[in-house]
Amino acid sequence: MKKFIYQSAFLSAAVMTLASCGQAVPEVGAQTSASTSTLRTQLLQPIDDNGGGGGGGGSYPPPVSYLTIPDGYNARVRVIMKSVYTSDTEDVMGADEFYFAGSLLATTPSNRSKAAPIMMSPPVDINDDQGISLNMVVFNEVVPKGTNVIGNLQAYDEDAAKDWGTVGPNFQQAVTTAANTLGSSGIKGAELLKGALNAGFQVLDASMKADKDDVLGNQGFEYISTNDEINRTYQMHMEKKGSFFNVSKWDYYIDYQIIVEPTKDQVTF
Ligand SMILES: [Ca+2]
Ligand SMILES: [Ca+2]
Ligand SMILES: [Ca+2]
Repeated sequence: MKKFIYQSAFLSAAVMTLASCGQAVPEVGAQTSASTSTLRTQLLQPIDDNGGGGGGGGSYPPPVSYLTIPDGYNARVRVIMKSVYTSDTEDVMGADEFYFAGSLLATTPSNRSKAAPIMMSPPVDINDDQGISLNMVVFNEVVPKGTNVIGNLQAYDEDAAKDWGTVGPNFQQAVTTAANTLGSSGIKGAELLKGALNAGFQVLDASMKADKDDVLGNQGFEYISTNDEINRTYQMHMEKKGSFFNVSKWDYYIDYQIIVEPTKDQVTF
């Protein structure tokens, strides 16, 4: 219930920002770089995403920035997995062992690519009506302005015990190797991401023998263009509905934050 309130407040905030966009943008563009950076500092405050209930009573946080990354600057892109919340776990008895795997893929305007594998392991125990703060940085790169970042994430309830000390690194290695191989043969974008992830998921599957982990869902990240600054929290909702007699049902929310900001730092790939 709380989550739905959050979502509608979030939409209202976005609409309000859009509505005021026409006035705000020209004004900002006319300012000096010093005052722009002050404004940026304000806009880049982490979003307090639904942390303390109450709903904020009318003062919306500024979650969206439409400032353009200035010419001559690179973009620092960070993607942070903020939290996971479940109202209903997959396992009937006791907690789920929650983890996720995936990858983000950056492609520069000159068509260079870099895959960043995502692996949250070992799993964390999570039970009905529980939220867990993750604050896990899964992407932190300096890219040329105009680079796009796409990504995909699959969440699991672990039922097959694994040696995470080897499975985690092997997953990451498989994604990176496949991405490099596919990239060098001219495959790009979504096809490259899919191929790299398949290689990683094969490693994960091979680590499960008799039993298989339950896949809670597979979702794409919000598309990131690095032409504009961004500081915004998004949500993945993964659920399976079932009747009273169908015990295999679940309901999960995964929050993540995307931050894009200008930097003079050198690109990291
Ligand atoms: Ca359930
Ligand atoms: Ca299970
Ligand atoms: Ca389990």
